[in-house]
Amino acid sequence: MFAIHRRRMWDVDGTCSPEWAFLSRRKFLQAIGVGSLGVVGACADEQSDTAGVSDTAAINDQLRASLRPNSGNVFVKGGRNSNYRLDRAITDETIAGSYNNFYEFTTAKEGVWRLAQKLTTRPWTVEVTGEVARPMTLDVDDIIRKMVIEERIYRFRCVEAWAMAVPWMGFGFKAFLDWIEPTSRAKYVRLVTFHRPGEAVAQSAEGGGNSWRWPYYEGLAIEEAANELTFMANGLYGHELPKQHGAPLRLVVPWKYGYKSIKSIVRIELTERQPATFWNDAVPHEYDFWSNVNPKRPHPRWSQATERLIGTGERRPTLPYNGYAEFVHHLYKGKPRAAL
Ligand SMILES: Nc1nc2c(c(=O)[nH]1)N[C@H]1C(S)=C(S)[C@@H](COP(=O)(O)O)O[C@H]1N2
Ligand SMILES: [Mo]
Repeated sequence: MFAIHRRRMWDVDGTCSPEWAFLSRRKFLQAIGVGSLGVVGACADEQSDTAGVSDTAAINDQLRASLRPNSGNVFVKGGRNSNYRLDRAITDETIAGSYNNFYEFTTAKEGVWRLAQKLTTRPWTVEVTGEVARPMTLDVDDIIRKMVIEERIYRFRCVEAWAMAVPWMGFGFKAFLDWIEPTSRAKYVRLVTFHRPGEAVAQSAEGGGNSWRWPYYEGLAIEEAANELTFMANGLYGHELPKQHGAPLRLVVPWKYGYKSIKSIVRIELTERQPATFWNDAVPHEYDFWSNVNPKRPHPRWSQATERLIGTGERRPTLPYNGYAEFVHHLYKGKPRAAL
């Protein structure tokens, strides 16, 4: 269960991990109770990584508890919107909740859930700024109460070629945009995650945080942000959003690679110019601004022709725009760099 995968999003040349990555992974291994660090050097082979895990039952209890967070706030639930249908089974909740990308905590997917429990998700405010009628700072619970909450089952596709299908709870981002009233100059939406080195170990100097441009930031063209598919999630599997999935509020953009779906948002900014994005700044030739799921355009390190469903390991052909072409292809007419 705790196998550590070596092919990470930043692993440009596929060589040995930098020292900072080792540090944050070591913290993770300490957190899950792996005693013998000798077997997990920075370039350890995958098969040796599970050695020494103690008290699996206790870890499983903690994992299950993390999937039922209780922030002390009213959790708003909504009915399922049946406009969005799946061609596959829903991913097992425990699998989805223990195989995460959340680099603020660790690059080891199986360790995120545990380290992310340190994140304080209430009180939580979201700053709305830039090209909007009334810049303001909103309490996350006021946002959730104001919006119409519903459940949507979406496919989700990471650029690393793994895929899942999960029931998000949340609201369409279009309704939020209508509320905040972008000015006529607003052409893009920029979103930013928290910066808390005291809670997120990989943001701390000790955890290698200086190697990244924290906080994590992403962006969409305003037409993309206003598309009916673009969603803000406050829940998953009928429960409050687990911290490892980006509580208390995270974006879900199902036709783009997963890194566009930014977690734990503290700031939403409307801009005139196309904003820079975390991954494009980190490795420009591997991650572009648009990042639409495209089976015909291989990433330098991952063919995108097929995807692997987490939980079952099944391989399926990748679908253009992750199967959502009918909803979004019109957005990219006359945009050769974004269209498939
Ligand atoms: N703030 C932040 N958001 C993030 C990431 C991250 O590292 N930090 N990882 C992204 C990537 S690469 C993926 S695939 C998804 C994973 O979402 P999940 O863990 O809920 O499946 O979150 C995205 N959002
Ligand atoms: Mo990803």
